[in-house]
Amino acid sequence: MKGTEIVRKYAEDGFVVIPNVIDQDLVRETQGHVEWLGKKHPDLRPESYHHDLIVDDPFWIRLSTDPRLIDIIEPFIGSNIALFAAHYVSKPARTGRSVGWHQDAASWALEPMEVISIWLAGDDSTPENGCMRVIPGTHKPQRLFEHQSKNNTENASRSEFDEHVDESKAVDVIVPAGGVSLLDPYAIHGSEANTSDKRRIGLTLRYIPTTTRIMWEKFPAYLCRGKAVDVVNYYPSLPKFRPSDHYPFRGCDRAPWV
Ligand SMILES: O=C(O)CCC(=O)C(=O)O
Repeated sequence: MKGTEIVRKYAEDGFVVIPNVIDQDLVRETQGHVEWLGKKHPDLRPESYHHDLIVDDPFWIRLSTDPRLIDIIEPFIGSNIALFAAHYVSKPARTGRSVGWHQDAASWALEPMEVISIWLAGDDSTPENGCMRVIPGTHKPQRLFEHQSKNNTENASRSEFDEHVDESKAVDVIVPAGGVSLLDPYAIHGSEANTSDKRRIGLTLRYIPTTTRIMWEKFPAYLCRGKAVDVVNYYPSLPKFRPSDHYPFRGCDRAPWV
């Protein structure tokens, strides 16, 4: 799909799929990273490897700032780009949790709400293993529905709603490993549990223009391209790779990695 077609589909539906973005060696490294995180954090559910873990994780920063991903989003938010959040939603075979219907913008303190998500497939993501589902067109007009906080054991989402969802209009967002989908912050989406025999790794990545202000104090952002704007947002220094503490990957000792 050409760049203009990607922009057009995203504007129309609130999401778009782009296959074959990262190479299969990097896909395998991503899968290894999730397995390594599982050993490092046996207390966490694999649907919940959140942004707080990225601060001391060179591979995570390397993957999130890959130029192939940044090239995709530049036409949407310009050339001064920061990563504002990242979260693995890895659904294990048979026991992977669902994600309730929600709009991402409801969870974020951003001013303005100028942000775009990439969902990177670390495994083939299909209806059988709980791929994302989106209700096309729900990003227009931009408005937020009231979400309820959730904290139950069957569902991986923290906040969700049932009203306003006409599930008959939902479409499966099928993404082969190494491909991505782009998602508008107002688009209504969720996903089913994984009851299949195949794991499903997804990595959600949220990118902002560096002029967008993160309203949570000292929330770590990472400059991916271009320039940061003075006093807007907090950019911690990158961790130095330490073999005893970090996941090893190709080029890990050659920061800034990409
Ligand atoms: O990975 C999933 O199943 C859901 C992801 C999601 O809700 C998101 O990217 O906001």
